[in-house]
Amino acid sequence: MTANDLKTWDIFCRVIDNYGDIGVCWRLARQLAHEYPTQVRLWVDELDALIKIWPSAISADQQLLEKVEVCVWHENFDAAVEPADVVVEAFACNLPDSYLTAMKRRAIAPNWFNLEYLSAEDWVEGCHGLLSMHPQLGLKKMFFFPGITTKTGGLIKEARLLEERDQFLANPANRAEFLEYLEIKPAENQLIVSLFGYENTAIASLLDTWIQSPTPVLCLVPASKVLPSINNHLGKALNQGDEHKQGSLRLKVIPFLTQTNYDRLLWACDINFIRGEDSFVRAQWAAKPFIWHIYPQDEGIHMIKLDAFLQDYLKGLSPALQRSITALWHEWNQGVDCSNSWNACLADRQNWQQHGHKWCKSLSSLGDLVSNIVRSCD
Ligand code: TRH
Repeated sequence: MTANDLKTWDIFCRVIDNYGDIGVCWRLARQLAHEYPTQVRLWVDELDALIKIWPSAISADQQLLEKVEVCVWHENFDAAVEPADVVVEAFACNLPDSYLTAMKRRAIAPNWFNLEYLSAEDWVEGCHGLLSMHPQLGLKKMFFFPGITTKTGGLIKEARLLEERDQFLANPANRAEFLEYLEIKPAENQLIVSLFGYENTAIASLLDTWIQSPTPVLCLVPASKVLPSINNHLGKALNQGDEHKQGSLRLKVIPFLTQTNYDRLLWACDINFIRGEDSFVRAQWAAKPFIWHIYPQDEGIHMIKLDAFLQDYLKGLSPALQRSITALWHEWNQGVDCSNSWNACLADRQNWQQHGHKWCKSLSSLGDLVSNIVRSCD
């Protein structure tokens, strides 16, 4: 099967927590539906998670949104559902039994992928593309790993994403207009930072540093899990729309944006704090300096994943900046004082910024996840 005769796709998504599972699946579904000759169905067990990242008046069991048929995945899955030509099981979410049986009944077995979580660890290259056989049904499933090398599945990147980013940044009026839409008028020479993260005690040191900063700092916080940590340190009860001014810091809590507007936010800011998986990828396409709050896992194994990424990402930077970024990322993830590493990174911001462009360019030369998955279909 080639990209031209691909027809139907079913993407299955279980929302475990947060917005990364649906964030990735929704992006995948939208790109397939917009850029390839496909009919895409997205099965999701929590419609509310989708509405959070794509505000819309959807509530039915089945509806068309952005050319994607969005269906609620109920526990008692309708046995009459005909499987698609290509089936994506996101993050080992376990397909319904009746659906698996129906896959087996098809004259031509569907291309079946398990879309895995993103990791820059070395073992990923050896596992990407491996097949496993369903023990009872004999159906083949391919393990598809996103990644940052040519021997992996790559990262999701829409065909026109970088062009749209460059158009947005080419005219400063776009940034001003976008910030105005968020009811923000930045002052001159203000450092604009977006802050999306999990609960984090390290925020105390960062807020204090910003309050005393010689450069004014405008911090935009999409209402999320990091907000209670901010409130706790400031002794406030800030909510969406609220603003806090103290010393050099102006902090504003902004609403959760659509995925498209969230990209614009990342483009509009000078430095982005991001988290999890999908915002982490979008920050790389934004090509700005970023600080990753990785999804915490048991026994600290997420730090191995973080260091695996840093090992690649830092190549080409001066040893001093490599050390500062590593310290900042580690301290941020360990919830400890990060004021010195923040100041050190900021002092070398221009080099960090230039590096972001180089990194984005080299990632972009590797292709993208959706074209890779389409190419992996027989
Ligand atoms: O929400 P997350 O913490 O998701 C996590 C991770 O994916 C993690 O690996 C996974 O195991 C766990 O979920 C279950 O962070 P992430 O991945 O960045 O997803 C957030 C999504 O929300 C992403 O698609 C961007 C989107 N978003 C918006 O659309 N608007 C916003 O204003 C913001 C802040 C985010």
